[in-house]
Amino acid sequence: MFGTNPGVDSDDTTKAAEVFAIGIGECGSNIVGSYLQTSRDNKLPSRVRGYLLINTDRADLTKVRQKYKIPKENTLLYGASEIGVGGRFMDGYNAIMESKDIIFDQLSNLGFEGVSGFCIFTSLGGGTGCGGAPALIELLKQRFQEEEGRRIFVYVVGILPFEGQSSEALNSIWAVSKLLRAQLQERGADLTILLSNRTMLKRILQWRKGDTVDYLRRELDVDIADIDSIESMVPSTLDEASDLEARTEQAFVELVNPLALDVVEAMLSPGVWESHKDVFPTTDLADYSRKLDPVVVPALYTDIGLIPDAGSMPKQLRTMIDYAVKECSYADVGEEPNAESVYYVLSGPTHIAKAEFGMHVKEALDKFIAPGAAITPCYVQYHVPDAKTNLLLLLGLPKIPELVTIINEATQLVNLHSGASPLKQGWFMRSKGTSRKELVDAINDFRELFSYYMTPGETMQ
Ligand SMILES: Nc1nc2c(ncn2[C@@H]2O[C@H](COP(=O)(O)OP(=O)(O)OP(=O)(O)O)[C@@H](O)[C@H]2O)c(=O)[nH]1
Ligand SMILES: [Mg+2]
Repeated sequence: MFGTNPGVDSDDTTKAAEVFAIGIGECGSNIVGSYLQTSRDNKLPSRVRGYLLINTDRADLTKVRQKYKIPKENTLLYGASEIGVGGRFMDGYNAIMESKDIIFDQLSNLGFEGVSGFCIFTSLGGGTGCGGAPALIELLKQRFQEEEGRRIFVYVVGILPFEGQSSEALNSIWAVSKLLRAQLQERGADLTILLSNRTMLKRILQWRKGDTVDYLRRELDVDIADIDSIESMVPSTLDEASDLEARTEQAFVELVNPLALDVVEAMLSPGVWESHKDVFPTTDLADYSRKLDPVVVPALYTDIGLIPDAGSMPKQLRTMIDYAVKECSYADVGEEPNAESVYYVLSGPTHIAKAEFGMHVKEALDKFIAPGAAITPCYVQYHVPDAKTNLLLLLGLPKIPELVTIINEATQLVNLHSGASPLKQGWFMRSKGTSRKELVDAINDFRELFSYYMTPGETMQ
């Protein structure tokens, strides 16, 4: 059905990792849905065996099915509410746990037995996906690793919120801390790939200025004077829910989703068979987690104008790496990401995507990585002269300055609802389904993990 591999049957390909894609919640479902819509003949790439879109919100699931023409058997409504969990992520977590049997039945009908791994797509700011993804991973790890004794890898593509969504900032911190803590018990994600809506929006605004202004003018039917006025729409409006604000957010996600898809495509690409293409060393989706730290920020620089005959190659490669890190990352990593591991995939025509350049790439990466950080290369050579040159960088545990904003937004919100009165603290249970302590612990995890942003003694009580 899905992922049929045209005419290839060699041992090499049959042994290669196959993954199953799961989109959870509205954002996760949209991303998988739009991927299918843009891919050739609505087919998944050959490494992806199947997919399932799940949600606790009936209306959203129906919408996604219609919008992207998804067959009913590839979707699942679960949980008690049918109207989503409204950001209350603990409900999202519990809904998965309570629906274990129907979820696994449906996955089984779609042929998930025997896959090597799972790719889960979700926003980190909502409730269904943010709470549900860690629960789903626990169940998958339990099923395969503990019950069957077979190692699987689970990747999460998690979307960080736009600016000014403080409630979502708090959810995101909880989710990432949950995923990392679970990993200590072998029940978390092997790789959490962070894409940020605020950064993706910023990139789009930089790269496609005119188009973006036209698009937003049309979609929102408002007069947008210039790019700056768009950026200022983000922080001030999103937490409230007027019609224009809802439409603004919708327009923003439509703008950034293609960017999210590009990075997924680039990560899959080395493992997908194509004629006229060589990959060395052989690289599969499964390899990324073996070589990288558990939290990763990708950067994708496409259609690079490298010309070996036109001047010094080391210099051109340095410019390429500088631009990729500073201008093409999917969450802003600033000027000094200090990454603790790096994976790069350089693809292009044979005279460009070649191992001889590895030394220069390594030198160029030096100022962006921590001393001793491992660098893993992969070259994808196309035997066609006009193939485009692309670079995918995966930065393991980089500094992410925008996390400071996220931590601050979350901290402010926690403080706002803190106080001696139990009535005040009731907010945490009411809107998140959990205790203040669990959220404070998550924030402190973040402060520790990304401690370089914090001044000493900033631990929350
Ligand atoms: N990039 C992107 N972001 C999205 C999309 N849809 C929603 N978001 C973002 O995701 C966050 C909200 O999460 P949702 O995915 O809507 O929430 P959910 O998982 O469905 O959970 P509940 O609605 O609370 O039950 C916000 O930060 C949105 O801006 C999308 O299609 N693409
Ligand atoms: Mg929803």
